[in-house]
Parts: sequence; structure tokens; C-alpha cells
Amino acid sequence: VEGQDGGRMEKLQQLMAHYEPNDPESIQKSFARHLEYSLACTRFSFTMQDAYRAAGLVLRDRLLESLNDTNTWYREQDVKRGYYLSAEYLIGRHMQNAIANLDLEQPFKEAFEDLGMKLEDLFGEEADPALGNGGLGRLAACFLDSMATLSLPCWGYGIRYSYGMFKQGIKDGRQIEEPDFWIGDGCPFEIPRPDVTYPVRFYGKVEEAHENGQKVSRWVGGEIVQAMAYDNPIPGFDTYNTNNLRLWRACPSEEFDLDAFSSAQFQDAITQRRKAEDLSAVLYPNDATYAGKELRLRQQYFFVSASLQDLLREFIKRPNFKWEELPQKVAVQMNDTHPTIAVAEMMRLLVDVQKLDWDRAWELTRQCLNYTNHTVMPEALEKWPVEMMERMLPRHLQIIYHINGIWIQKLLQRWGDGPIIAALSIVEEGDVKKIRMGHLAIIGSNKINGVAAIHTEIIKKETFPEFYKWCCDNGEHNKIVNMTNGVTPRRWVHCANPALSEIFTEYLGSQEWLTDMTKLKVMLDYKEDPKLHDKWMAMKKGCKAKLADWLKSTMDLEIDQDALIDIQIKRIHEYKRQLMNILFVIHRYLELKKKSPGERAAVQKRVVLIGGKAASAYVNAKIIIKLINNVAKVINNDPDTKQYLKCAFVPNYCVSAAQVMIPASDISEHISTAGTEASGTSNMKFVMNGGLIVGTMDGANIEIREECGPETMFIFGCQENEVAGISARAQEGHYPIDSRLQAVFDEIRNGKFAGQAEPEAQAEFESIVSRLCNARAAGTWDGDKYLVIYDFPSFIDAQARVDQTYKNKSQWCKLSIQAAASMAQFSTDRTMREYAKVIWGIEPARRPVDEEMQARK
Ligand code: OAK
Repeated sequence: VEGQDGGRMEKLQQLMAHYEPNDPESIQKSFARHLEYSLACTRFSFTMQDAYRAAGLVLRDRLLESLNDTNTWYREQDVKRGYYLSAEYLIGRHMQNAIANLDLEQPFKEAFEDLGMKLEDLFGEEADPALGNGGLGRLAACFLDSMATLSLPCWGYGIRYSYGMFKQGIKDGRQIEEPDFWIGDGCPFEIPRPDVTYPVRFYGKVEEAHENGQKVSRWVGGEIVQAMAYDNPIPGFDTYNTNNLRLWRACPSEEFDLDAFSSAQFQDAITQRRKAEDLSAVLYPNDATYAGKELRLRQQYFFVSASLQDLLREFIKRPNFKWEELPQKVAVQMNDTHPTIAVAEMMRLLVDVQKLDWDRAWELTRQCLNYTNHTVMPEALEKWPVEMMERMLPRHLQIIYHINGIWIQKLLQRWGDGPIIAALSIVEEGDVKKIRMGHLAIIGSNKINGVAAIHTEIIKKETFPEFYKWCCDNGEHNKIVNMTNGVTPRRWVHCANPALSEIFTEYLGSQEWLTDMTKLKVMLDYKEDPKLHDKWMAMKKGCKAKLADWLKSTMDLEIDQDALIDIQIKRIHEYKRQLMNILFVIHRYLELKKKSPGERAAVQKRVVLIGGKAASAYVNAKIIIKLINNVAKVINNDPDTKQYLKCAFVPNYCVSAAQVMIPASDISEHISTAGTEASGTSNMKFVMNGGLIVGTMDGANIEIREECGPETMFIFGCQENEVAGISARAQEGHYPIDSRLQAVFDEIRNGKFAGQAEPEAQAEFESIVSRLCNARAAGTWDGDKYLVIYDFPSFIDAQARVDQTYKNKSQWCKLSIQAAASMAQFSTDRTMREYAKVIWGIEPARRPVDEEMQARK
């Protein structure tokens, strides 16, 4: 509304000059108002789902106040902004986290208890937004929490998928995939912004033209989709800052043409509309692999283009902006190769739209963009067929060729012609010519980073060795940097494990540890204190009881709460070696069977839980799920052993499941072949909750061990630098199979876990075993590529050490406290501080609060 305001502004200002109060009674009033007026329920008749929604709206009011004020503050201060571009955010449930971060735990509890409702029951009503596959997406979510908590002026950008990660069901032991329409009747935490939309073009052609004597390129025709913003406020903990996760939804570019109702074009109009909406409809359920699907590239370009248009608009809005200032005001992080079309799009926006000359635009682009690599798996480095790009993004292909031309010239000048030129080119020659997005990202970035120390070294030496050589040759040794991952202690300790949070707060006398985990070192003084041991063990017991209830209600599984709880939860992938875990379970079972009843009673009781989703097209991963389920069935029904060993595949592993499972674990399995897991982040969550790790010298395990002490970890298996030699020897035929593993293989082959009852499964299990034993093919897809056979004996040893150590409860408790108290390095607060300092050059901008707000506290 514009024009003479007749004091309107002032009046509105006065009306709005109060913040929503946070005492329990005001919260109740706000709840009742939303129940009746926003949701159209009555006070006398509403469901728990309605109550959750109304409570969500109570929070949303407060989040909005903070989000708007924070943004105004950033603008006033003219701070440098960070933008995290990620195709995935595995955000998890909002409510509990928002209550904690807004410092509303006490008043909310009181308000709802007084109304006869438990907060936990409300939390249980929330859908678990799973707009991500696994590690990369969850890391992005933890980063957002830390950026807000550190008051860093940083936003996330991504895609608002209507369908997130599929829901995993298990039928006859096999994975089935069901759609996850998480958005259902709408999410109270998101704010649709129909006023924030950008056009995104696809297909069409490029026309050359002359403007003011300059040759210019114009991308015309094709189709235009509108990107509409949905904002998701991300409140920080112990700060008044609330940042934003802006997700884009695809909408058709024009509303219905009414004339079309009566014309034959009506059907076409509907088809166009649906095609546009398809763009943000569903998350590709591939983790660390990619399929060259056209829709996927469309999704990537869609959200990248909208995000860059949005952030440039914010930059341009600043009074007297100058393009030279862009790198002082904007830093962009590209989360893996998925958003790396940003390099070409930034150039297009600067050159074609903003009319900067090429060299200037390139300097600005290169200074603003940064790229994180999240996997050593070469199959995850995206490469798009030139033909596809030429059709879909013709202007971008031109730009990429131009960038590559200049790049190759530089290389030739420096090194002359040779094989290294082809290795470094953005374009991969071959039957199908492809654009290597990893190369484009590196060339167009200021910094490149790996996600754990070992991973960063692998990137330098194996993933991009020629680039590293180029950097070193140019004196740019620090272009590739390490940023070890982390996790947020707010969600993964405070929310997931309130009992542990209370212990820490009691011993430290404040909640400061939640923003400074180095404070937990104080706990080390008490690691042998029997009083703390009692509390610690009671905490674990409570977590196990919660897990037991949850397993009973979700999958009708009963577990012995006195048993050692052993968990492996992560995406199912051959390199993560869930197969080795289940082979060990079989071994344990066979050993138990050999014993007399008396001897069995002396064996440590164990419950082994395995959970994770397999990409829908990943055949071997799906067979592994089936094997786990079939093994579990045999073991859990054997009257000789079932008291001592239980095993289960926990269906539909997701963030909310992790929040119940992780705190209850005694040990967790992080057992990837050395050099294959970039970092891993669940390892950090388990240890923060007082669990110990059975693990290989891989990913962040190595750094966790350094921080917590080798005695807190059950390490086994070969080292990364031994892998190549072992594989080579295996191919020459030197690949002995341990007799205990041989016994396991025999049992599988003899049909113990499928047999004639399930011939198909039997054939699949046998095929898996014979692939492992096919030593000569090791190092190829058909052999024991991930060295299960080689590492198995030392895995058995590590597990024996676990049992031995667990016998001594106070020793175990001491190690558990020691490890949990030594995890400061693995808070994403530390990770984000490092990104902000080393990569982005961004400073915190803590929003001050006015007196009224202060008084309200
Ligand atoms: C997913 C798709 C493409 C490339 C990588 C991924 C991915 O999820 N990688 C995982 O990233 C995590 C966060 O950095 C790491 O902890 C995991 O080790 C890595 O597998």
C-alpha cells in the first residue's frame, strides 16, 4: 500500500510495537486463538494433530518476528552474507528444536501441561521433513543450526520437494518404497512467499546481437518456470538471530488463460502447468551416486538460478552498490557438484543480464563461489552429456566452453600439450561427450574443501591430483582446504537426550556447553566419580527404555534392556559394509550354538540393530537388507540363543528415528573400508551421547580417536595406504579366507537363511558370497572390492575387545564419559567458524534487542 499514509505507518508501528509475550498464559492464549481462528477448530473439539498445528503457529509468530528483525539488522549493518546452496536438507522435525532455540522450553512445558498435554506427544505429530538422502543433507541442516547460533548472516537455499525421501517399508524381508508426501496439509513452520518469485528459463536458443556496438548473446524462447520462495526460519540458540532456509517451489509461469477453457488448448495448458510443478515434485533418492537424468539437471538449474537471482537482487538493493564489492558482500558455498551449474549461471547473470565484461565477471564469480566435495566415490561426480546441456541450457554450454577455452590456454602456456590437458579439461571426450561438473566447480571456485582430514588428502592425491598439482605450481597450496564435519549439539544432545543434557548442565552449572563444547572438559575430572557413574548409567538405562518402547510400538520388537546395544544406521552401501556386520552376527550366532547352555550364559548379551535405506535401483544393497532380515528371523526364533543375541533391521531410518536410537547405543558400527567414507557424521552423534565406536581408520573416526583417546575406540582393519596392495595381491590369488568366515559362508550356502523355502533369496545370498570369494576380481565391481574378507578377522577381534571391556561396567562408564566430554571439535559450531573465517570471510552479526524484548526475558 503506497501513497499518503495519514499516519498509517506510525499507527501500525505502535500496534506492532510489542512482541508476542512468552509467559505460559500468553502462549496458551495464542494457542487458543490459532486453534479457533487459524485452524477453525473449536476449543471443545480438536485432535492432537490440530494441537500440534496450533502450537506450530504459536512458534511461527515468534519465529517470524525474529526472522524479520534479524534481516533488517543484517541490512542496516550492510554485512557480508553467506549463501549455502544445497539440493538437499535433511532437516528433521522443527518443533522441539525451535522451542529449545527460542528459549521457550519452560513456558511451553508449563503452558501445555496446564492444558493437559505433553510436549512429547505434540512433537510426535509432526511429519519428519526428509528433503535429503543422508549425510550431505543432514550436514547442511546442522550447518544451518550453527550458522544461526553463531549469528552468522547466512542463508540456505534449496528445493521444496513435495515428496521427500521415500518411506521405507519391509515386506517379506525386502525393502519397499512408499511416497513421502510430507507436506500433507501444510507445514506450520514454513512461510509461502508468493511475492518472491523468479523466472527460470529452459531450452530455447541463443541469439547473437549487437547492443551499443557490443556483441551480446540473448537466450530466448524455450519455456519459463516460476520459482516461488518458501521460507523456513532457522532460530539460533542463545542469540536473537533467526536465519532463513529459502526453498524454491516450481510453479507455472502464467496463470490459466480463461479463453483456454473453451478452446482445445486447455489440455495443453494443464499439461504445461503440471510439467512445471513436476520440477520440484520429488527428491532423487540417490546417495553418493548419480543417474544422468534430465529432470535432475533441471532441478539443479532451477534452484541455482532462483537463488542467484535472489542474492544478487539483495546485493543490488544496497544504496550505491558497486560490482567490485560483490566479493566483499557475498560468499556462496556449493554443496557438492549438485549446485555447480552456479558457475555458469553467475557468469550469465553478470555478463548477459548485468552487462559486465567477461573478465570482470569471471573475477567476481571466482571470488564468490566455493565448492565442497563430499565423497571419494568417482560415480558421484556428476557429468552431464553435452547434448543434454545444449538442449536444456544452450547459453550455459556456450559459457562453459568459453571458460574451458581460456582455462586450456592457460594450461598449455604453462605446461605445453600432454595428457594432463585432457585430464583437466571441463569437457570429457568420448562416445558421449560430457561436462564434468567437479572440474567446472574447481575452476570457478575460490576455495575447495574436503570434509575430514583423510578425505581432504584423498581429494588432493586421488580425486583431483592434476588440479592439486596446478594449484601447487601456482603457489596456491591453500586452495584445497580441510573443513572437518560436525553435528549440532542442540539437536543431537540437548533435544535427543534431555537426560544427558541435564547431567552436563548440572555438572557445569550452566548451559554454556551447548554453545561451547570445550566446557565439557570439566566432566573429565569426574570420569571416575561413582556418583557421576550412577547418573550416567541411569541416563543410558532411560534411553534404552525409550528405545525399547519405540521398537515395540513401531515394529513390535522386544529387546532385553540389559543387553549391550549395538547399532549401525546409515544409508545401505557396499562400502559402508553392513554386509560385514551381518556376517559377524552370523558368526556370533554360530559360536553361541556351539556352546553349552551354561557357557552361553557367560556370553555378553547383545542386541544388534541395523537400519538404513537403499537407493531404489541399488540391487546389491537391497539384497543385503533381505539378508539382514532373514538372518534376524532365524536368530530371534532360535530358543537356544535368542536370550543372548537379538538382531533386527529397523525400517524407515530417518532423523526422528536417529534421535531415539543414537542415545541408547553402547556401541555403533562405522566400519567402511579405509579411504571410502569421506567423513561420517553419525559417528560424532553416537560419541557425543556416550556411545563407543567400533570403527576403521577412515573418515572422521581418525580425528575422533585423536580427540577422545585410542582407548575409547575399537579400531580394526587395514589402513587406507594398504588397500591398493591388498587388492593387488588378492587379484594374484593371495586372498585367504578366515576359517570362521568360511563357516559363515558355508551356513549361507547351505540354505540356513533362505534355502528351498525362498529360492530367489537363496540365489541372491549365494551370489553375494561368491562375489566376495571371487578374489581374482577384487578391485573390480565383481570382487571383494571393499575387503570384507580381509578385514573380517580383525573385526572379530575388535568385537571381542568390546565384550571384554563391557564386562567392567565402571571402566566402560569412564570411557563413555571421557569420549563424550572430548567432542568439542565435532560441533558444527567449530566447523562453521572455520568456514566463516577461512572460506567466506564472514563475521558474526549478533542482533541486539530493544528494551521491551529485554524486559520480556
Ligand atoms: C551424497 C550425494 C553425492 C555426494 C555425496 C553424498 C553424501 O551424502 N556424502 C556424505 O557426506 C557426508 C557429509 O559430508 C559425509 O559425512 C559422508 O561420509 C559422505 O558419504
